[in-house]
Amino acid sequence: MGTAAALLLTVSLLYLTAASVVRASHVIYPELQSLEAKEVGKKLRTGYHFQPPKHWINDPNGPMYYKGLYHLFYQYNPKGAVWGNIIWAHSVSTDLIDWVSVEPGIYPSKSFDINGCWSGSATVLPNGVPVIMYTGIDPAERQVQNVAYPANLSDPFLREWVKPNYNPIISPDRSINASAFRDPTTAWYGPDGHWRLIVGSKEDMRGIAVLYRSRDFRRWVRAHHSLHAGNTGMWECPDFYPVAVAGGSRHHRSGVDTLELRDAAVASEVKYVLKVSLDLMRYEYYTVGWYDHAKDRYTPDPSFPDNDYGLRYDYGDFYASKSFFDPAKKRRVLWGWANESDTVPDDRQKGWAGIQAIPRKIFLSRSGRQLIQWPVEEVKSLRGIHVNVSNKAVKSGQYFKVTGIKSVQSDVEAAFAIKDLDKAEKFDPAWRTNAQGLCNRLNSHVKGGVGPFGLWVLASGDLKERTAVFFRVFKTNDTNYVVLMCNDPTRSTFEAKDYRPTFAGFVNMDITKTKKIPLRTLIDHSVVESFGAGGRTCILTRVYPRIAIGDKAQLFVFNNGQSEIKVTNLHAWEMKTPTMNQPE
Ligand SMILES: *[C@@H]1O[C@H](CO)[C@@H](O)[C@H](O)[C@H]1NC(C)=O
Ligand SMILES: *[C@@H]1O[C@H](CO)[C@@H](O)[C@H](O)[C@H]1NC(C)=O
Ligand SMILES: *[C@@H]1O[C@H](CO)[C@@H](O)[C@H](O)[C@H]1NC(C)=O
Ligand SMILES: *[C@@H]1O[C@H](CO)[C@@H](O)[C@H](O)[C@H]1NC(C)=O
Ligand SMILES: *[C@H]1O[C@@H](CO)[C@H](O)[C@@H](O)[C@@H]1NC(C)=O
Repeated sequence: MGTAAALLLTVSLLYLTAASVVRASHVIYPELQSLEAKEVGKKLRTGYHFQPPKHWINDPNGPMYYKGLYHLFYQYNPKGAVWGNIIWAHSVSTDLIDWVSVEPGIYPSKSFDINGCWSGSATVLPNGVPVIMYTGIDPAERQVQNVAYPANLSDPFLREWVKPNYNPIISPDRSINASAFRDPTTAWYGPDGHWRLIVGSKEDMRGIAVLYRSRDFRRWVRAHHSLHAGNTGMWECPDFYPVAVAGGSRHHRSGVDTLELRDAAVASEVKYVLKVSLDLMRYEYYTVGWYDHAKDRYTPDPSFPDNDYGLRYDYGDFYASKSFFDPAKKRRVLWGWANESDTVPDDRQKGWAGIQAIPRKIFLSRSGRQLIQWPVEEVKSLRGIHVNVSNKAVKSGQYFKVTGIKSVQSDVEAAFAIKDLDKAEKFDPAWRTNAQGLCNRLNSHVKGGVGPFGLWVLASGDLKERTAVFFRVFKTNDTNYVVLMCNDPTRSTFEAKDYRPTFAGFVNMDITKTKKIPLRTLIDHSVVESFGAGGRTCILTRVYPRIAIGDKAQLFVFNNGQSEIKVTNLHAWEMKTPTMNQPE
């Protein structure tokens, strides 16, 4: 870069910093909001993760299944690659893999949403009619909740939505901060025949799930108490839903529709999940607990930390998620947004920003101690050329390359067996609440006892660029071990500007029983989305290699621990590119 260009860039960066303000937690760049992308940068663009042809996206909205089609709406800027001009873009699919864009579902058009159409959810009423409930920004910049109904129920594409004039149906009362009142959930139906839903809010540092009830879906009354609250700042995008427990009449992996809760027999065989997105921390956590229908009280099970070190769906880049019940396959499916980790000038240049993570089936583990997530089975339909490796030992300090496929867009399933568990390093209990800090200190280059071992993905041939997805096992005493799963992108690129934090979570598994850790990683140019131990711990990272792109991206297995490990088997598939939001 010439000096003049460097100076210009510095000046524009300064300008960006000076001009930026924050609105609904998105940094605002007024001068970039409506700058149409001239070209779309293809180099690092994802192949099978959900995204529109160009521009900015954020939260998934109102996912649902209707008349044979999956619907996904999402927060979208039709005019630029930064947050702004937000509407509900709309896509449909028969299989959650191939997507077609249809016309936007919801956009500012009435006084109750004239300054913005923000996130919300869909509820399919017992008579099969889907309703969207979303946050509108009114002329006074207040956040209010509105409904919209399909204009034509015979249209499976649900192209047109009508917003009744009786909106808003929920306005912030005087005790609610009208700038912190958003993201209504899917409604559920209690045994008393009343609907309920929650809206995210805050009071000073207290995050609140404000509860409303309605008889007719039109007149909503605030309950005297909130469904739940916590000292973690603003709660965005709450999600509240039932999950089946093991040993009941339905399989614990099956989904439960919120509508089924009217049925007392169903209600007795489920637990409830409350997930909140922490506006301050920019990550989510969930608890599993008990919900008293009569009192409308949610009580998390004591084993779930109910604070900012609670369990997370994903320990990486995954936010504003929303689940829905899929009646076609009787499962609950989770969508989550992954933003970019590059810079705003990069986004502007490539013309796009943001993707949705691969839709995940989500259910309660057999033990009831956590949720499990797994890419929906349809993802396998994209698998193409395949290679496998079996029973290959990797000694301390060694690594090998997986050859035979182009791994830049791939699906990798591996299992790593540990030879000497005794070599595990001692675990300091103080680390319990800070997996990320631990992984930052003991990253993939720091030699250990058992691990670090795992994959180097999106790696250049000389390994100068590489992103590590790995495990490290510690011992608390002679019989008890702790497994840490990490994602280390610190060497993913040598571009210093990118945001490259290590991400990590503990894996709740008994390593002494199996002495083996399975891993699945979905690689897609600038996304690395990993599912450890069968979906017990998940980490999504965005990375932007400069060399390891296209055919130059390679895949390795490495072991930087003292104990030998064995790749008992590794399968890797090239992934085909589905139809991704080409207009009809
Ligand atoms: C409603 O949708 C159906 C199916 O797409 C279509 O045949 C019909 O013409 C639509 N009705 C109106 C009034 O647009
Ligand atoms: C209301 O929320 C906004 C947005 O977070 C905040 O800036 C403001 O200080 C809050 N007002 C009060 C009275 O707490
Ligand atoms: C693994 O690959 C070998 C060839 O290298 C093949 O013979 C074997 O069937 C494959 N195994 C599986 C499970 O795909
Ligand atoms: C080892 O640690 C676990 C959990 O920290 C504890 O439950 C167990 O009693 C300990 N065992 C021994 C032999 O100290
Ligand atoms: C995604 O981008 C990074 C880098 O700019 C920020 O640090 C994160 O806070 C942001 N995540 C969300 C959920 O907005």
